[in-house]
Amino acid sequence: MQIKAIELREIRLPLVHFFETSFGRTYERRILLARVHDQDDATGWGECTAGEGPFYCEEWTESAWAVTKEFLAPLLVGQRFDEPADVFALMRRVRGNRMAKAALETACWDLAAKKTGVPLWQMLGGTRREIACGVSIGIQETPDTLLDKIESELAAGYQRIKIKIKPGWDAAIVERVRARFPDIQLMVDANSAYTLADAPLFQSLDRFDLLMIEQPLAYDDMYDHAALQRQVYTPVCLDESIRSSEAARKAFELGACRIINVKLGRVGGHAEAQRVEQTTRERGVPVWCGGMLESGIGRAHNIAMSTLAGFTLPGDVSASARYWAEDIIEPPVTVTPHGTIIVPDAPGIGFAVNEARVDALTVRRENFTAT
Ligand code: OSB
Ligand code: MG
Repeated sequence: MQIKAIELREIRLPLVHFFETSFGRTYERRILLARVHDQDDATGWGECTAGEGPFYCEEWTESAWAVTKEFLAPLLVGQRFDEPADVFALMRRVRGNRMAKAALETACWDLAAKKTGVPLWQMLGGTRREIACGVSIGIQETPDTLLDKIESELAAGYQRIKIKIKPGWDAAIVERVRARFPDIQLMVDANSAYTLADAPLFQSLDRFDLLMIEQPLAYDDMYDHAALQRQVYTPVCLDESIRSSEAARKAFELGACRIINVKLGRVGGHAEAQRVEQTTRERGVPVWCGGMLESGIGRAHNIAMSTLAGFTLPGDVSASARYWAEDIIEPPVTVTPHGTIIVPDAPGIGFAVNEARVDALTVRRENFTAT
């Protein structure tokens, strides 16, 4: 395949409900979408998972736009590739910026799968047709609002509940949730809001039988996570700190975590996500698919990735309607009453992109072609 053109756009998509983490609140997403065209005008779609500010990691919507325009798109247009797994290496000269790279790399996977006429999950080596779903529930205005939300998500069938925590919204909240829902699969995500000095707080959570504690300490740290893991029984799960399969290997060797959350954007696309999955599966460590408040395109890529054998825990991939009044794919992602998503079988990402809706939401657009 030859990459003839890349189309980059920014869409604005308001969330049905604000989403709050320890690093801030989001009301409206600014999402970059990438579409790659090959020599036969076959196309593939990818989504950049960078947020509205450099708060989860260094990347954000504007930095991803700039690095794609100035460096990544020029590196890719005109290039040929045999396998989409080779695309990441074509962008090797640019360091980091994995979310921007992943938008392009995942678009090439969609393109390649569509050209071959196979569903993306199959091309990735997936083994399951139905994936298990959990939800990530942000910090709320009141504890009662949180309890009500958990109740309605459980009623919808979701298999596990993740709540966001931050200093001031942690142990007492977990205690209330546990008291009300003694038997559910429950976990917390701190998004790097604590330091090793907070180890006693995490030890106090051991009695709540949490599935895991996600990214309690610094986003760029492994050493202190290893120290914390030695002091708590609850498994530590790393999110922000795992940017590659090499990072995953080192985290296990250090004892910094016992579970990994894989996000396509954070690791740079499907090929690196496959390597993370392999690294963990070889060691018998479970992984699960995280989320970044994606539109339907990113959601569809997450569903395909979640079919790999190592994804043995429910992920954060949930129904479109939890985020969007109307998604940009058809049909929207829906969840069965037992909290699963049925993996689509159409070629590529398996969902149709509603181009009229994408056009209507687009606030800027740029095309890159080989000169
Ligand atoms: O840490 O997993 C996270 C959203 C934005 C940034 C970071 C995270 C999240 C979520 C939401 O937890 C997951 C989702 O429902 O998309
Ligand atoms: Mg997280």
